[in-house]
Amino acid sequence: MERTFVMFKPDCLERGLVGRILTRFEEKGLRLVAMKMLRVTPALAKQHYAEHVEKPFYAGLEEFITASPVVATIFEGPEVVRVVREMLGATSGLKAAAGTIRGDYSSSRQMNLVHASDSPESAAREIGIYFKADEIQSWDPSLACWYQAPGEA
Ligand code: FUP
Repeated sequence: MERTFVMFKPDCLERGLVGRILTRFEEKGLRLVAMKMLRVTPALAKQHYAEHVEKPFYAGLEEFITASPVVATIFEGPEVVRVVREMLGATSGLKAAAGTIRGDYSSSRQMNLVHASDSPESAAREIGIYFKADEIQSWDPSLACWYQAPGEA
């Protein structure tokens, strides 16, 4: 079972889309194991987007990501890193395929509503930035047996 870090960004909260997008992940059968609302500080933004800090778009990205609260979550499931990235679609909402979350709701590269880890290694790093071990729930939903056959995962 794999975990991924999924963050509903300020545009998602400002537009009131958290519930609608969270529902898509729930309906897919992904397991929510952690969730909290917080404000990303400039220091936290630099830690999260360490690989982008030197890039020309970083100042605008930091201004955006710190502008309003975010909702940070962890989802668990088989191949969940890839599955969530495919549900989000391409980084830019203008390029993302129709039917993906960004393709359906975003027309922007910066305001693309949701962040998700791009590899299991990034997921481990990002989960460590946003969550303490005791904020993550390990649980087995009763209906899990109706989402996958035994031995499939
Ligand atoms: P993603 O992995 O899809 O979140 O995208 P990247 O890691 O490439 O970029 C991180 C964030 O920087 C994206 F959510 C959007 C933002 N970004 C810009 O604002 N401008 C750019 O030119 C590229 C990325």
